[in-house]
Amino acid sequence: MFEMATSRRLLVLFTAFFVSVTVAASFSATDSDGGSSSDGSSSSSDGAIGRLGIPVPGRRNTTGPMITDLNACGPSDLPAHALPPFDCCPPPSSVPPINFTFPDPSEPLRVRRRMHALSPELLANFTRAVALMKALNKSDPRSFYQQANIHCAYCTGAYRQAGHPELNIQVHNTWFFQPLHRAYLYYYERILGKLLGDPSFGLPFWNWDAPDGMPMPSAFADPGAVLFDPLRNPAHAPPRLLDMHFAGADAANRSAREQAELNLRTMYRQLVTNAARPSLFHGQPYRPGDKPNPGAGSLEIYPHNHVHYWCGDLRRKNFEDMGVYYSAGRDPILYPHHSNVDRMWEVWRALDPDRHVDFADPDWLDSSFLFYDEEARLVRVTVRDMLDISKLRYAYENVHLQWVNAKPPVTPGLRRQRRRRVLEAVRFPVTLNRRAVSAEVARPRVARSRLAKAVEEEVLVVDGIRFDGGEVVRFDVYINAPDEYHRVGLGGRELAGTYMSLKRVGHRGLNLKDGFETSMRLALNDLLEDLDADADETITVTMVPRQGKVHIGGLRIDYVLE
Ligand SMILES: [Cu+2]
Repeated sequence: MFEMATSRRLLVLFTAFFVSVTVAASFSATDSDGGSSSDGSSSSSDGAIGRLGIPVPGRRNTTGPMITDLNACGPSDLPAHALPPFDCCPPPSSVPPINFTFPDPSEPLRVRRRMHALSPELLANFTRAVALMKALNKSDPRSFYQQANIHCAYCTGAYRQAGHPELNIQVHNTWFFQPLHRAYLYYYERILGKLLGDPSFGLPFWNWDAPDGMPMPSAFADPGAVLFDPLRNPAHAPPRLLDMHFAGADAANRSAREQAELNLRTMYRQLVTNAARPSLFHGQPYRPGDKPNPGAGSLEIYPHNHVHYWCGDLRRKNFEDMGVYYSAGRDPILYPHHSNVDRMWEVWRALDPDRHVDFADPDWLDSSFLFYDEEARLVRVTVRDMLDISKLRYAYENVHLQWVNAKPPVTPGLRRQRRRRVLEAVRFPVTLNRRAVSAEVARPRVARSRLAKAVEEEVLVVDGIRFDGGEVVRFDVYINAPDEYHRVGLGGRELAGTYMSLKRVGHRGLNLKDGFETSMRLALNDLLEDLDADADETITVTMVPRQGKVHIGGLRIDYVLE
């Protein structure tokens, strides 16, 4: 319908920046460290412009696909107190990689089914396959040991960027999150099928988006079983339900029913509201020469990250295995978890076929990654290869999506309250540490027409999110609820989104004092209509720290045209 949707480069209109930034003065602060510090370092809003392809004077405007080279794999960025093995590069290949080819269309379709509802036969099959994989020699690229290392290599910066040896490749917090993990699971599944001698073997998915699938599937929780991992949070064995906002402690007095409802609303927020456009779902562009972590897509931030954290063992320094990327692949539950993440990509596209489309940018499509296939051959896989699962010969069992109807309700009695507040101006960057910070953010355009909204999504950009990477961080972002965000909680419409990061230690080649830096985007078109705030010239944004200490570089409104 709109030609712009097929433009080769994301076009984002940067029409204006916030005009006034204020911090709410009346939050009862329990420490003097948080709030409105200004250390004078500038945020990265110009960097975001550069990443999105609009030339910025004095900055290299990067272009081209990201190419992975086996010879450019080296030490990864492991956190302190990491558990061995420390080297996660794949075994060398005596021959150059072959290019990916699609499986024969006559191959049986591999159906990926709900883990918690597998028949006893299929469950036994799956368990046996993982046991066979674990029994392979560690030097075999198809062994469980090497499969676990793949996640470590791509997700902990073991590969250097071709042409930019000072920079590593980190697929999280970028537009490669979905395709990289899809290729990873594609081969993981085919290797398991090969070991079983079953070409129709499908990798089950952990159906955490449906109430009956929210507990950890019981097959993983049986100590001594092949799917068990001792490095997990023992409090999160079934029947406890996944908490999609887990922040290091289990919510007291929350019934299973309430938890399920909160999770369904979280799914709506991240897969419907905040995933309105391709880059909002997939993540921000990432090209050779770019610093890592331009910005994660909605699903990656949560529930994906929270599922990792919720599974990890809090008694371990880095919440191994699942709670930190370098070791996540050592827990067999990573794969059904990511099978559901991958399924959500298909679900997202089907929810709105006009706007929920994949990037057409050749820099994305032609980027490539290396995997060993089920015959132990090294294969170069491009993002373009990973877009059509019917060509990849797998499919997902159809499951009712209860969360599509779980839009969070507006909290009554909050509107206009912010108008009566006395706000004290401060400058970004601000430090979030224990107390909430509110800022008034100007909206360049108000009450746009339906057509204008169909063309452009209004997006709140939380930019220059910085932290030292040595701790888990989380903060919540509320719209127009500066005083009573407690009342909104995690289930109200005023909660626009949550930022959460697992421990992210080490950025080789980058100046470590910069720590970890990224950004987050929250979609506003529908949200502001629901809050009856679409005609307002400003919104009040309240950032509430929940865990760790974070610097925020700035807030602004963008209009995303994709
Ligand atoms: Cu993951």
